[in-house]
Amino acid sequence: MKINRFVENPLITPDDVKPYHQGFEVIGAFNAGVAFYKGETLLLLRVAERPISETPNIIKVPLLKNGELTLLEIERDDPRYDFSDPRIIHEVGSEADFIYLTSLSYIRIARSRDGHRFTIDESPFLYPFNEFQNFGIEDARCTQIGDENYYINFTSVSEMGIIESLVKTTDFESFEDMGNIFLPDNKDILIFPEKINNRYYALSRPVSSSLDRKDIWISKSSDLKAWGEHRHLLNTSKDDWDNGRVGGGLVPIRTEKGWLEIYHGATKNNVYCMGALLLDLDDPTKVLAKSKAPLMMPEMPYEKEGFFGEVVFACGGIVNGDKLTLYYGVADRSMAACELSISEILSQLESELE
Ligand code: MAN
Repeated sequence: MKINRFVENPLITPDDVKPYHQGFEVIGAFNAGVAFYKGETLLLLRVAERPISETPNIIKVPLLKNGELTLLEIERDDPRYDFSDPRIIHEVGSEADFIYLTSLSYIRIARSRDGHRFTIDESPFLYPFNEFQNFGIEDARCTQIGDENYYINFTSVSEMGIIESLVKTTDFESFEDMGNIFLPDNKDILIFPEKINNRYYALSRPVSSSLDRKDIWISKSSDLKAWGEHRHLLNTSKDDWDNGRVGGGLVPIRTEKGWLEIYHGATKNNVYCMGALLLDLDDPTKVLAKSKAPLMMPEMPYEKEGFFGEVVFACGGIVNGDKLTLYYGVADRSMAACELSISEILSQLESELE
């Protein structure tokens, strides 16, 4: 697979983003959803900010309560907590993955005329606005339906769990809240860009903690708010690049061969790669083909090293004829981009079927 990475990579790093909160530092500008609006490429960046701690032994945890930002101080040598994963704070002896996140994320827009040089908005576009978002909002995806309506779904995190929420915008300045669309824990929702047989479809990635499964499911809806008829779509593999988890990446792309879904897979050791999936045009609950080998894996230094290394994670792209420009988060830190040929992806999927 030919992957033309942009020479400017990484395109956006935390150094390019001014902190929104006083006394905080930006540690991530990554995992952006993508939209094309009025001749501009918009990146809906996940900006992660962390309170600066003057005392190295104290870690400050940002939390929202009734819309107010509070900082919880925890001593690094407190034996009740495990700080080994930089993204989270784990409570020793607990079955839960985490008790707190180490940063607060929100969504901020970067805008570009040429798709290469971006200007970042001064303030957030989506900042946590309800109690389901007390730990932050992450990893937006944007589906354009019709000429004017852009639906943005994102992960809302709080002490109640990880859920997905939906808003609608027509101008990328204001939005209409459409509520929470999937129960906890669920993330990586990808809404298809058109109705199929009069129903909307969405991919999702629920977590079954009892069976330790992190697979892709597919659901249907009549109004984008109430989702049902859930079906299992894709397993993790036994011992391959996607044996730890799989989850949708880009809004599915209509091609003559089927719906092309560029998704992520990670190993149990958290190496995140991107792969391709082909779904039936008329019935996307049917998988026609799946990448055996990843399309793309962490190779460049900015993909291998960062806040959380060995991660390429795309949440959006722009299709122009056969060219797919993929905007992808690298190492939970920055944004990069590359170009791929859609027909090449499709022929690789076909050749792997034989
Ligand atoms: C995982 C990681 C983090 C994220 C939490 C909550 O631990 O993806 O980056 O903040 O889940 O979604």
